[in-house]
Amino acid sequence: RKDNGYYCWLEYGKLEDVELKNIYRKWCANIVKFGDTPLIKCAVKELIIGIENMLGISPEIVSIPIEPSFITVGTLGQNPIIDKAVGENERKDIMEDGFLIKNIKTEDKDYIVVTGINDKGVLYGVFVLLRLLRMQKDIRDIRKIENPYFQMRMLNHWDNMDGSIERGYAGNSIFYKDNKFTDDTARVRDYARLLGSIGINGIVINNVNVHKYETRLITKEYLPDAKKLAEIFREYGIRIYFSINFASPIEIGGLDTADPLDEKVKKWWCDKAGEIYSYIPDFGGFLVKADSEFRPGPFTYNRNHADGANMLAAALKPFGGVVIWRCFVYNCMQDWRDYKTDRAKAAYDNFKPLDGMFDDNVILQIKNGPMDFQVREPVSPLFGGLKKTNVNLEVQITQEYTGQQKHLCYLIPMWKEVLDFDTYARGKGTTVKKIVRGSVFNNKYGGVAGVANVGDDDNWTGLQLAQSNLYGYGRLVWNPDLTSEEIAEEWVRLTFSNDKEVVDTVSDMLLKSWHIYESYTSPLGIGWMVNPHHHYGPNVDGYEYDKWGTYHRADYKAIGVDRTVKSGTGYTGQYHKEVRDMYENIDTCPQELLLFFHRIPYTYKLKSGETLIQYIYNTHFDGVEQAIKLKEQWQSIKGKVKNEIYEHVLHRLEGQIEHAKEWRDVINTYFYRKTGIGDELGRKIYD
Ligand code: GCW
Repeated sequence: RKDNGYYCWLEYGKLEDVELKNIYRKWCANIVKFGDTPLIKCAVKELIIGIENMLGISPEIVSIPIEPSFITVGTLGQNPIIDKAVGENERKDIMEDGFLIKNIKTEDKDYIVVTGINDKGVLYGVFVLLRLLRMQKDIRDIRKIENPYFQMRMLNHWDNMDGSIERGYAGNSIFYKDNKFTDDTARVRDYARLLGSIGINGIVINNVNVHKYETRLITKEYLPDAKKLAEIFREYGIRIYFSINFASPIEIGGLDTADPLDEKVKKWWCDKAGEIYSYIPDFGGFLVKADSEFRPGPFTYNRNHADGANMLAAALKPFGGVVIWRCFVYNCMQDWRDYKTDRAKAAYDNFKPLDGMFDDNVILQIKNGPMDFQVREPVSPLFGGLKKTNVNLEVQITQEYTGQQKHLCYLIPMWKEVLDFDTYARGKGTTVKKIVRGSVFNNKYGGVAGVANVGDDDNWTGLQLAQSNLYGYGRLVWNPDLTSEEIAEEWVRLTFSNDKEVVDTVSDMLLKSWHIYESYTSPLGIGWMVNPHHHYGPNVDGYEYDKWGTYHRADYKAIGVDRTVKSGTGYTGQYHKEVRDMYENIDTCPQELLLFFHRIPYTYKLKSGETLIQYIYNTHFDGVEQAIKLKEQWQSIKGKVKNEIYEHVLHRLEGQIEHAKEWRDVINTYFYRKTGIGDELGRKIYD
């Protein structure tokens, strides 16, 4: 374990409050364990680690209570001590993977029960109890029941077996090196602990772009290693999944086709599934990027996505596996001169006609926005568009377009907006979170997948503060009703300390950071304006004459894409009426998305009274000022966080300021040159 802290929010520093420490010690000195499953053992192991570190005592593990005070862990229906502590109503309220933490006081006893209907729930309960201790919460009389909101709480790793990570900003893969699985299982185990502690229950271990070696992950060359990885994750309640190459029957199966309706192909996948499950009995299933950005897929054989997905789903079904099929399908060879094609429409156009044709163990995975993880996008109209299909929401924790973990950008507020967005698919209140949960259309499966932001850097995420996005992601998919503030505060307390100044300062920095980043990058939802390929840094026309369908269409008079039904690409027509009307009308379109939906002259007056051009200048000057404030805030807590972390974050914030200036100047200069209109406040714009 390195000094920087492989444990991050599981750091379990010594508690500051002596009085509370004594109260906790009373319960924590004795752990009464019921049951012996790997997850229960794991839960007890975690309790020991947490208690030893935070309270400086080694708990005794017993199977019957000896002392009047203790913590008892175990599933319901195993032992009268636990069963008696749980009331009838409480029992009804605890669901799969949920837990109850309860303080029981009798005449001669005072103890804490952590229980669930399955052992995974107990493990989650233990992590929550430890979290409460670390945050120095009063747990006298505690009675807390929690159940996960989403069934699937997944991470997608874009790791390649050569050790590189597509869009990874925190070093190399913690799973692979030189086309082999890593020997550093201790690090993988630390990672599994982190994920288990926030309720993640599935992990795709390789990139959706499946290259040569990764195609062979499903062969006996790599399955024994994958099995070992699966064992580590299993202990924390996490199933592993593979991204697969749709052309595998050709690439590694010796067949001359991958046609999903071909009998040989079907059989090949069925046999393959059997082989995988013989190694990994709780294998989760396949994630598939097909007919997208040059990846192979069913189109080659004149078949559709449902043909492709259902064929794989049939192979996995006998074993309880699922196929997660991505909707990131669009024409990536668009001509910029073509004004009719609109990339934003592509996912809906491709998948809406297939609604109802997918088997019940297929889940369509939809990116939050219709384009690609920009700092600001509307919610994809496929949410609420699909009514007879399981859906997963895909968000990007790794900061490809949001500062690449060099800039601070806490993404929880963005994801909350997505989850709370009202699609009106079944009238008012049909939010994305309800749809994805499966409760609107009675879907069998559903949940959220986050593209992981983790690598082999000592601090896991490159920028230490970017850990908050991973932590927050897990917390949000456990309970999307938590506020961004609550999540930020938890993360700071667990990672740094309970010191009020630290908690307030760092939380405030996190909470402001997304808008700060947005303000000095591309304006009002138009997106892109980044350097092609690596996507870091400003380049307004970087993609403007390219083939990826990502245009801002700026000329000397106006900027933006008209996506209305009335006069534009018709994209707004993919939403339900209430949403469509809101976006269609320039007066009701939310300002932050104005250029996504409308083409607007620079002299157009916004609601704030500023012209569009002045708004661009103002936000870009202001963004830099705000970035400078972030650094000052951080400096105000010097001495209150570990020095190496302090210096590291400071260094990144300084880089952010310099880089924000570059964004400001490139963007402002571009629009000054286009329009010839100066800044009303006379600030320096380069010409
Ligand atoms: O935005 C693009 C990324 C690619 C990524 C792709 C996808 C994994 O730039 O790196 O490929 O999205 O989501 O498939």
